Amino acid sequence: MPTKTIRVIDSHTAGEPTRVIVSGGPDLGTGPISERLERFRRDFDHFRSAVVNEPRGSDVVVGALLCEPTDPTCAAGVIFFNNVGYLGMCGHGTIGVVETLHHLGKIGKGVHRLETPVGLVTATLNEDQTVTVENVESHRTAKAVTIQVPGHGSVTGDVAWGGNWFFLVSESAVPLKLGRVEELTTFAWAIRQAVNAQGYPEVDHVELFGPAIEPGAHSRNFVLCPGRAYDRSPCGTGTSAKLACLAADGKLQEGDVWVQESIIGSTFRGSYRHQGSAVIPTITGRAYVNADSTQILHESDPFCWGIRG
Ligand code: PYC
Repeated sequence: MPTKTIRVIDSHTAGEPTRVIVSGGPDLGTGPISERLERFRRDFDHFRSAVVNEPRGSDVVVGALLCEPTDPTCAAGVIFFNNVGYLGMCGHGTIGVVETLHHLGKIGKGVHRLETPVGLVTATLNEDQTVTVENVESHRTAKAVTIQVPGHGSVTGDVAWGGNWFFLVSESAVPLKLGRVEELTTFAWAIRQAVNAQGYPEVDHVELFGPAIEPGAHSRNFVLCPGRAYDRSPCGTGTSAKLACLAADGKLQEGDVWVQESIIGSTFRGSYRHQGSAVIPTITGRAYVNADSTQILHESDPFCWGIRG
């Protein structure tokens, strides 16, 4: 039986894993990264599942396929994916990709541009090894939407884009404690179902907020991802959506720093600049490479392409 190998590099950003496919991934041809994502989804979805799902991965792992950029001045093109599908952008994943490219000796300190399916992002590898991501334009589309969530009553939140679509609830009815992730997951999933049943089909992530615990942080969050795994990091695109809401409400001024803490206590520093009625968010965090390995895909393995629902 033929055996295929894929080289992957694993890292985590503020606790959230990223698995970068360095070689052996599907050939998606040329053209815009958004078109290559559609080819990935249509013709190679089994690769996505093989790389991040059990038995090689878990629901938490976010994958990143490196592609040749269409613009040669960019360091790379990148397509992010998870246990159930594909992401427009991924903030923690971008920080992981930059750390991985540095680990491989492909980039040095300084400013790099990356193509994603939802637009160009700029990532600066700083002297202290943190990475600052200037994300895609972010904005709020709906403020204070009240929905009825079966079993939980009425919940009010904002709908905003930060590279993915979020429903942001300012004061979580369930306390944001690591020991309560089961309850938080059930609550956030019920919110997602309710929002998407009421005319907001685009919402893929739910973000619950509460008071910060860590010194210097402004807020703590719990972010539920589309595959029902929660983000261990403060979520780069979720923090971008939050910054768009804070800007729209006049609660954070351009250039001021917002420290967002995750459910595990890790932090991202965020700020924004205005771009018309939207904002360009900037997120800073740190990733650590923790594995450089070869995945073996044996066709006779009944779970070669991952355990899929
Ligand atoms: O950091 O943007 C992010 C992200 C999205 C899903 C998981 N992490």
